[in-house]
Amino acid sequence: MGYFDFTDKVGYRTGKEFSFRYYDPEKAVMGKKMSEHLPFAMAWWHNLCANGVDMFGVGTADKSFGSKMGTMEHAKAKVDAGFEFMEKLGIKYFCFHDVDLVPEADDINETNRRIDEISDYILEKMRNTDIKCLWGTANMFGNPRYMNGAGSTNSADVYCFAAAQIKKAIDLTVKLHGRGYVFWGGREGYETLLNTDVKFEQENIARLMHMAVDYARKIGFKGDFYIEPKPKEPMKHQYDFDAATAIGFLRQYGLDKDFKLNIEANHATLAGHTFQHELRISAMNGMLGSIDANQGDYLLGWDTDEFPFNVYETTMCMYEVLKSGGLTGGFNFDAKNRRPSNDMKDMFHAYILGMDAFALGLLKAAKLIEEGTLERFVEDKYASFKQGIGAKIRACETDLEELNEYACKMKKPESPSSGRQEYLESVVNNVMFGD
Ligand code: XLS
Ligand code: NI
Ligand code: NI
Repeated sequence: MGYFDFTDKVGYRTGKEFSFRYYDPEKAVMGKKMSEHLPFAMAWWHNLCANGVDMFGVGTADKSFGSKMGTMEHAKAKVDAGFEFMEKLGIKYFCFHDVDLVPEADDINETNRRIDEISDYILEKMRNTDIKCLWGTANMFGNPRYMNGAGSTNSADVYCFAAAQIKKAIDLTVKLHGRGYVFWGGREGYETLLNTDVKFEQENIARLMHMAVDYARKIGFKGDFYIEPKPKEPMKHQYDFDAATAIGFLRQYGLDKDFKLNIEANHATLAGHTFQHELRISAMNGMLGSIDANQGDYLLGWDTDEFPFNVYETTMCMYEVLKSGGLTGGFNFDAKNRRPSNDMKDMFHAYILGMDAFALGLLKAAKLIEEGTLERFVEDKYASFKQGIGAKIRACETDLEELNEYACKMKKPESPSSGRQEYLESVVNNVMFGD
């Protein structure tokens, strides 16, 4: 008896109640299998823990998996349910916070013992499947001790607790052969500048990250560290505001060799950017590592963590990913069912929606690239820098005086060529919807 007996393994266009319409793991796209382009991951916290609780009401979904909540028996039931879920969907990776796996105890030594026990159990499960860990992280935002931050806290004792949690979460990630380790700074920010020394806090965060890298490399971790930018929520302002800010921070503190970014679609929206913008900024700086695959609501100002549905967005995401040569990380569904979608079938509907939305996005992005209009257009747009004075500018072979002389001789430049936005949008629509 499993937890999801209403379906067997979800296949491609099987005609059954649960089947993929676009995600065909074996299908070749631009020389790679779809499953290689799209290393999907299950987020332990949303899928196995979140029960629909919100600011105004208690949970609507039962995530007890037949056992008493808050016990190790429940923790193991979640492992069983999670592996059954991933196997049925053909998902090869999972992501977790330390306290998604086990209930936190009052004494950190007991929490660590529980982590050892559950990770032995997970390892055992992994041995019988081809499921792996994408990334791990420590939850340094939920417990009241982190009310003033973790790396940015004013309490040296709390800082040590954060360090201890990170150490254990790195041990755990290495034990489960994780590809990466994430820092999402939910409490690393401020509510008011009146009580905050921003420089002091940022220096301390950087110090903690350096210590984490040193420790992880010492125990043989070869993967990437990731910062996951988010501008706000829960704090009014968070230091890892967006990709550009996080990259600046990493470079300022000499962390850019070990870190890349984990870009979450909904966090981009909160920062006032498109998902594509955040991906582009990361990729052009060589820092696109992994993706938290979800979507936000343009009418709401918070992290709704919806399952990806908007195929324009998944298409433009895959366009950026394909052009950057693919991810070293993966696509983690940091997404949850809507509160009224509260039964076990909804968990499958949600993942099928997300996986199909990305598969379709991949197909459309590949078509955009093969068709080539966008790339050719951008190439031509900057043609004036290919010869003459433009080429000299690009080659750093000129100076302000020469450019002044050139301009004065011209008297007045011609209008630059049209941006052709509406035409290019039609090109995209033609690829999206065909003839
Ligand atoms: C919250 C974040 C969080 C990270 C992992 O908004 O998305 O879930 O992905 O700590
Ligand atoms: Ni996230
Ligand atoms: Ni988020």
